[in-house]
Amino acid sequence: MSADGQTRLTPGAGTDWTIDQAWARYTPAEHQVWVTLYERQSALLTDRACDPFLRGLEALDLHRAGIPDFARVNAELNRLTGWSVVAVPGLVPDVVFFDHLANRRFPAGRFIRKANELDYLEEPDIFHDVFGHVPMLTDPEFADYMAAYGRGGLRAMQRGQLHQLARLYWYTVEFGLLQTPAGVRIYGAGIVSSRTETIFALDDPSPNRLGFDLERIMRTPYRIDDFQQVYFVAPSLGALLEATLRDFGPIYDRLARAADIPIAALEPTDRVITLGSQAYARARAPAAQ
Ligand code: HBI
Ligand code: FE
Repeated sequence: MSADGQTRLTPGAGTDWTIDQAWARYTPAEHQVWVTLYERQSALLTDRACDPFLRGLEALDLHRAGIPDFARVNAELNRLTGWSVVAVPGLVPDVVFFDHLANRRFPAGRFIRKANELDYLEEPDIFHDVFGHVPMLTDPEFADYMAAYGRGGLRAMQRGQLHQLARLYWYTVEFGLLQTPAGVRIYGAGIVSSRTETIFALDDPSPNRLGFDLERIMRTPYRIDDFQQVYFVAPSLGALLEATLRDFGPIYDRLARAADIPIAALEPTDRVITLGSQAYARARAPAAQ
C-alpha cells in the first residue's frame, strides 16, 4: 500500500498480482523463524484446534524443516480439494482477492516476519497465510465454503455491500470457532496463527461466544487491532457451507436496511454459549473522553 493508499502493482507481479515464491531465496534465518513459529503453535494447538485443521497440517506436511515450498504443498492440496496456494506481494485489491478464491487459489504473502516480531505484525505474512489458512483448505466442506465466499465477494462488490460480507470472512475464516464432540475448537486462521489469541479465544472469560448466525454476523463490526470481543461458534463445517448455498439477494436487501450491532452487544435471538465479562476490552479501552 503506497502513501496515497493505492495498492500499486509490484514489478514482476502478474495482472492477478501473483509472483514467483522464489523458495530457493529464503535465508536460513527466515526458515528458522518458520520453525520457531511452527513448533510453538503446533504444540499449543493439539487440543485447541479442530481436527480438520490438525489433519490438514499433517497431510500437507507443513513441517518443521522451514518455510514450505508452494510447489510441493500444491501437489497434495490440489489432489485433496483442487485448491492451490499462490504467492503475492501482500494484501491485494479486493476484486483480485475474490477472483482468486472463486478459482480455488489462496493468495499467500511470500515474506515472513522478523525474529523480533513473532507475536504481532501489521500485514499477513506467509506464516499467517500458509500455517493459518491453508490446512483448512484440505477439508472438502471448508474448501467449498471458501470458493463460495469468493464468488459471493464479487457480487457483494457489485452491490456495494462488501463491508458486510467482509464481516462473514472475519468472524469465520479468520476468527471462527467450531462446536465439536470434544468441546469448542478453533478453525479461524487469525487465531491458530497467534499464540496469545489461541489461548484468549477459548479460555478467556472476557469475550462473548455466540452461536453462528450468518445475517447477525454480517451486521457485526469487528476490530482489526486487538483480540475479538465476540467469537461465533459454528455447529459444523457443513452448516457453515450450507449457510452460503442460498440466494443472498434477499439477505443483502434486509442488510441494506438493518443497523449494525455494537460489537459487545447481545441480540434477543443470540444463542449465548458463553456470556463475556468484556473485562479485557474495558481494560484496553482508551481513557473515557
Ligand atoms: N489480500 N493477500 C490478501 N489476503 C487477504 O486476506 C486479503 C487480501 N485483500 C483483501 C482482503 N483480504 C479483504 O479485504 C477481504 O477479505 C474483504
Ligand atoms: Fe488471513
